[in-house]
Amino acid sequence: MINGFIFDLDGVIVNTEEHHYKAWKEIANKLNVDFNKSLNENLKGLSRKESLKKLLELNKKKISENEFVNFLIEKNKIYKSLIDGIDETNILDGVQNILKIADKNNISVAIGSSSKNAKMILKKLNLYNRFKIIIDGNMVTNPKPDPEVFIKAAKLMRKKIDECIVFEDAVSGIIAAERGGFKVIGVRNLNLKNRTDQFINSLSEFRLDDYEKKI
Ligand code: B16
Ligand code: MG
Repeated sequence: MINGFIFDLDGVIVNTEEHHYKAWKEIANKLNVDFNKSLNENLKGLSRKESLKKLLELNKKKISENEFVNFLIEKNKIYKSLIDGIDETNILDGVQNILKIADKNNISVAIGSSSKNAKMILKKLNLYNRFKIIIDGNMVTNPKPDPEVFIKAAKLMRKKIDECIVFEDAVSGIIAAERGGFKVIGVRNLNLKNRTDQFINSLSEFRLDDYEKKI
């Protein structure tokens, strides 16, 4: 029996994974290191700090602590300017529909995101009041792939872990959900197809009846 849906934000609810990519690309150019969509898969879902660490590690590049902090600030500045104009039109396919399914079936909904910008983004999308429980990057000590973000969401929803489905678009998020003992569905990111036995191209493909029959 499913009683809770926990949604990742960037790449599941809203198309801001593209904006993250563009901002990291600008930073990579400034660092004079390689970066492309395929390398970006390693960054998706990681916190800002862990993403920069990963970008440097992939390129075997070392920078000072001071530079590291400044690049983090700059990345967020670029990212925030890129998402300045986002609105409901950036909400991904199937979001409104799956929220209706949740309402109809008395399923609680929560956000479990690594982003420290999550609340601001949800406000821009007019979805902030739709999620009573929002766990973001400011509220966890251990970011994805640690399961803390999802465990906190389930606790606040007062749902058992095995009653919740996590919807994720990043490998780090899939690992986090699995480590936490959650049911998990990969969404949109075709690279997840071989990583999860449950994959949907968009939230609009989700059928609760079919899913419950399978589990
Ligand atoms: P910020 P999610 C994650 O959000 C993104 O996937 C990831 O690319 C980003 O680095 C991370 O948030 C931190 O975001 O810089 O805004 O704090 O996918 O977990 O909703
Ligand atoms: Mg994501």
